[in-house]
Amino acid sequence: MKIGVVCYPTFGGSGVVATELGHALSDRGHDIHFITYKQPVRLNVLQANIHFHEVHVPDYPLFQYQPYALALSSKLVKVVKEHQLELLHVHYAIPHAYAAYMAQKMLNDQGIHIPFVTTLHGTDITLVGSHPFYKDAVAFSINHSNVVTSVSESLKADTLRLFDIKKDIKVIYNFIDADYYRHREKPCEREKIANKSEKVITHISNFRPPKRIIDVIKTFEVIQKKCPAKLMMIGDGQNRAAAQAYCKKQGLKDKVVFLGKSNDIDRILCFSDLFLLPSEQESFGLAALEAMIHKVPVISSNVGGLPEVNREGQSGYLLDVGDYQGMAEKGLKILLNPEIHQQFKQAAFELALNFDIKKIVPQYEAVYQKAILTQTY
Ligand code: GMT
Repeated sequence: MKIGVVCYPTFGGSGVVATELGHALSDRGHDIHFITYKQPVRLNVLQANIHFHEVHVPDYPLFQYQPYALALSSKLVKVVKEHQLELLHVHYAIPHAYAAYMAQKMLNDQGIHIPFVTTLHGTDITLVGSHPFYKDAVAFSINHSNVVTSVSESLKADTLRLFDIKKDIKVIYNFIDADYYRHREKPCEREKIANKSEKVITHISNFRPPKRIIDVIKTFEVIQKKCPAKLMMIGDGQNRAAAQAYCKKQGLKDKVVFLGKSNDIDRILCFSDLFLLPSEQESFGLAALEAMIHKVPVISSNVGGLPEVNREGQSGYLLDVGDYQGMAEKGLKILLNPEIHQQFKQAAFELALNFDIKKIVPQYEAVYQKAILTQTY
């Protein structure tokens, strides 16, 4: 099948999911065309059947805001025609589903009929999409998608609660490639980061306010008083400066390492002992799943889709948002007892296998077939 994929090309989970899904589909013989404003960070353009088309939005002084959705829809029309695409898969409703709808209508006018699938990822629904400024346009684009998927049951429920949705929403979970982790070489360079007596605790996010990175530091602060440890902070964003200032004020500077945006997540997770994700909102929590496949137990908040990924008392623990004291206590319970730690590590790994890409890609392929078969003109 020839498929056009639209996503955000940044480090965010939705872009990662779109890219990894594209790679997996191309392995299965599909021709995948990424259409976005920048090459997605994890995209391997050298892989067979993978193509990248850049959307240009030239600066024009008349506009205070450059019309990206307009440029994207025109580019979609062009790429669909040039490469005879059969389907568009847009990740993130805003503004991608809206642009896909417009492209579909423009193509209809030219006698070309193409369905589009919209995958909802979280912030497009909960944090941004439901804002009155966007709500009608988001609901319209979801209702006019040929098929809609969401990355968790929790996000599906949120979508139905926040919008007037007339479409069925199919839950297809985010995924990891278990084979990749089984077969890759593991040059664990733990000694570069911590000494033998220290535990390594890790957090990965875009450091936006909903990630509550000060809670990450506070949880670590309590843990390291009873258990020698280092904290790896991977990512960058709005709250980084405040977090660094807090570390300095509390005398934690030498124990907390801010690594910035990194493509070396696997190398760091491979020697991590615990992962912290105390978010205020999380539709799925892909970073937690990536930790789990590396056998890293997870201490998270109990919001959104996190309970569908991180299992209480098995792969880790889930606590109320803001309860950093409780998170530290549960973290210590795991870290201070090697036997318990080992049990959690193994359970985290086994639970992560439920989200193996091999189980997920066929679900997307079935959705694509459904979109093609059920589209009406
Ligand atoms: O979490 C973010 O701020 C990034 C955001 C995105 O759009 O990339 O992540 C969302 O999509 C991910 C992939 O489906 C999910 O794992 C994240 O839980 C979700 N974030 C939120 O719901 C806040």
